[in-house]
Amino acid sequence: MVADLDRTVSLRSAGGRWRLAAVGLLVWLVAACGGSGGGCANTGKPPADHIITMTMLDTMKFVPDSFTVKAGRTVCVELTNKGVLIHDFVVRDGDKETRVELSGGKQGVALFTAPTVPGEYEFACIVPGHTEAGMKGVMRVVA
Ligand SMILES: [Cu+2]
Repeated sequence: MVADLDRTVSLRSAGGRWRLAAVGLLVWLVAACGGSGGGCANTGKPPADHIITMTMLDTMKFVPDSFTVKAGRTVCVELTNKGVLIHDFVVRDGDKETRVELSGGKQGVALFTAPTVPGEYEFACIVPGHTEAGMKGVMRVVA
């Protein structure tokens, strides 16, 4: 009787340990997903001089719709499409174009070097109709 009781107790504690291990695994999986899910900290390149976090919305908006960077510095825009529609982020510097297209719910990064000429540069979503509906913003480049 006593032996049986002991076995029950030890089984129960073993189960508890298993549950703990499962929770640990889950935490590790979430961390791993965060790491491989992109983000400016995981581009495999040296950290950008400017990191901007931006969301894309089905209300045809970028939030924020403006940001400031220094001329010639590296820029990483961390994008999250919080809508269900496809949106993209396009920024141009002369004939150089950086474009990132994201399906609804997806995240991505736009990595580029800021223009060397200070001024205001428009960025936009060029999915047909979106720029016209106001899905655009301004990148201010300062010396
Ligand atoms: Cu759009």
